[in-house]
Amino acid sequence: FAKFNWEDPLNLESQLTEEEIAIRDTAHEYCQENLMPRVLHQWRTEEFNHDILPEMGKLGLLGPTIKGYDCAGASNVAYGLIMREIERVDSGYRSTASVQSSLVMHPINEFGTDAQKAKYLPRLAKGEITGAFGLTEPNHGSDPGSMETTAEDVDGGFILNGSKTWISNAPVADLFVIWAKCKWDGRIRGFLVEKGAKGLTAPPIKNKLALRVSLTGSVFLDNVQVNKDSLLPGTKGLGSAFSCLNTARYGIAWGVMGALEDCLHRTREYALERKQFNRPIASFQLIQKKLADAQTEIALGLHADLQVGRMKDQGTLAPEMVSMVKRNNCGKALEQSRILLDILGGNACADEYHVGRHVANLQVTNTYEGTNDIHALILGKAITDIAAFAN
Ligand code: TGC
Ligand code: FAD
Repeated sequence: FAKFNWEDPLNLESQLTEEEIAIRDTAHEYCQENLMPRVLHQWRTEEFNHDILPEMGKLGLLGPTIKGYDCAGASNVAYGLIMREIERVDSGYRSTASVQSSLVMHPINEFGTDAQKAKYLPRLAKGEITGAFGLTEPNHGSDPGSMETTAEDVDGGFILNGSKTWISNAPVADLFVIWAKCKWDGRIRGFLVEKGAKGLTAPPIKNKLALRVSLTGSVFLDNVQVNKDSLLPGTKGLGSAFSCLNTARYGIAWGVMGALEDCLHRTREYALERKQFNRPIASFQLIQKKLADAQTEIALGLHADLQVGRMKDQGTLAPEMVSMVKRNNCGKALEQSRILLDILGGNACADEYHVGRHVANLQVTNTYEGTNDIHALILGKAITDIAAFAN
């Protein structure tokens, strides 16, 4: 028999290409050497670090699947591996990066004109400018199709009115992808709005209980006038917004496994060192069961991610596959990290032990980009052909 490797039980490594391993290793080294030492300060203060996106950009970690425009042109599996390494440190850092890559660069690349791509993609790839994605509104989260934000066709451009909430990166964003219902035909389209546009404000939402290292804000659009060339012309309805979510949700499904892996490594080490009843607590069966359950969910989750990533690369992906891995991995990561936290006893309360921070973050990852229950309903619709969420 082969020797069992508890850190990679089903040998994920053997399924990766040399290029994917090299990209993963670059991301791992960067995250451990540059993000890990900063995370506690940022968590405690909610200060945003403006160096991080440019640093990631320099290493080719932003928009890595895009071909051209100074992007790496790597596989979707490589993208997932990057998300896993970033979230191993903190979900907030992954949020900052995945909004930039999947929710801003992706729609520009997919639905933008050549001029829009040339203007924005290289700067987003280098992290010189920061992007945000405004879909959710105060009255419409799970049901963005009912959004109230509107776009009106006027001489020389469009006028946008409405408000968005819980928007990652918004307070520091230079460029916003705003989804609005077009008054002329009732369809939802994406618009590129630059910071500084008259009538646009993006105040931060402070004192969050999670995702404290990434900034989140509201976006208010009060008669914001934009030029004709701000429309992403390839966007043709809500499905265009969802196609960006497919990519971001896929990355989150990898990312949360990184966060859970960090919880497993830390609690395993703690359990081996901490003694009670004259024995390491790792020797108790109840502790070993917690470690085994988490390890199993990580291995299964990562292999499901790998399969979905390969299908995305081959062009054989169905969005429901993404719902399955996003839902299952986020749900399992939240459940298992919460159970692992018990291993730390009273020290679970101390942020230096990091696991409690992951647990708080994983509550949000289980909510944004479609709640766990919404993804169950997407799968339920695919199974029964009946939409439980239909109006
Ligand atoms: P429904 O009628 O089902 O669909 C409307 C149109 O969209 C098409 N479509 C998709 N296209 C591509 N990919 C998908 N996954 C798609 N899902 C649906 C669909 O075919 C249809 O096209 P057409 O041509 O017929 O018009 O839409 P619905 O309004 O009934 O929606 C149902 C539901 C629940 C599935 C959907 O609204 C949903 O997914 N809700 C969750 C909302 C959500 O995920 N919001 C995320 C906001 S962004 C965010 O959270 C960023 S956090 C990032 C970070 O910080 O990391
Ligand atoms: P609601 O839709 O009000 O849901 C409340 C509860 O009702 C949930 O449990 C939900 O599952 C349940 N529910 C709703 N409908 C149904 C149904 N039909 N059947 C059964 N149960 C249902 N959005 C963006 O657009 N861009 C971003 O960058 C972004 N970043 C975020 C960052 C953070 C830190 C957070 C917390 C959120 C972010 N979001 C962002 C918003 C996020 O996508 C929404 O919070 C999420 O989609 C849920 O919407 P909601 O909060 O309005 O909850």
